[in-house]
Amino acid sequence: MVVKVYGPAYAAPKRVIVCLIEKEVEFETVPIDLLKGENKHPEFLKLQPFGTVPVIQDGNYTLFESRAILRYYAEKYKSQGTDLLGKTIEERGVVENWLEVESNSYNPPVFTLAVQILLSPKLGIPPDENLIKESEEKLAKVLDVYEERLSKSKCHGSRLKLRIRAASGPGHSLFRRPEST
Ligand SMILES: N[C@@H](CCC(=O)N[C@@H](CS)C(=O)NCC(=O)O)C(=O)O
Repeated sequence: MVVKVYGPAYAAPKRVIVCLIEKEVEFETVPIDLLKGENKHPEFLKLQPFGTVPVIQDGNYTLFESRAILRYYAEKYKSQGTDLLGKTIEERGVVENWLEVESNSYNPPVFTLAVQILLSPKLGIPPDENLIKESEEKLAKVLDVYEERLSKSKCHGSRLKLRIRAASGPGHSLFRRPEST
């Protein structure tokens, strides 16, 4: 059964796509154009009542919220592809710890930067420079912690990957402002 991933191949859906690649699960993307508001169409809202991407359909099973989807596939295909969850409950705890950090500390400033730097110009809205500065400062603090912890981590590559994969959502193309490309 080929998994359907609804959404563009960037931002939050990218977390899911990278996870499916790591778990060697066959998938196809169903493009949803956020700029055209396709995520608010009644048909899409039947799959995701909050009108956000990603959503997956795996046969007749439907799931939304990217991190819930990551956890689902990491468990479902535990012994297939890259092990993303660890072998002990303690290792799993560490994975969950850093998934929460990604969700609560890394993603909010990255998401704001993505909106302000990448999306606002496309919509003809002037970016909020104060918000950009504040978000860059918050992000820099998180990245300092990542750097410090990862440089000392004894964690094997695969679990490190789930945490980094989760962090590969909206942030992946952020770090250059369009005017500097
Ligand atoms: N917590 C959700 C967030 C999903 C989300 O905010 N997706 C954005 C794209 S990154 C979206 O669909 N935005 C469209 C909108 O809010 O109208 C998840 O991780 O799946």
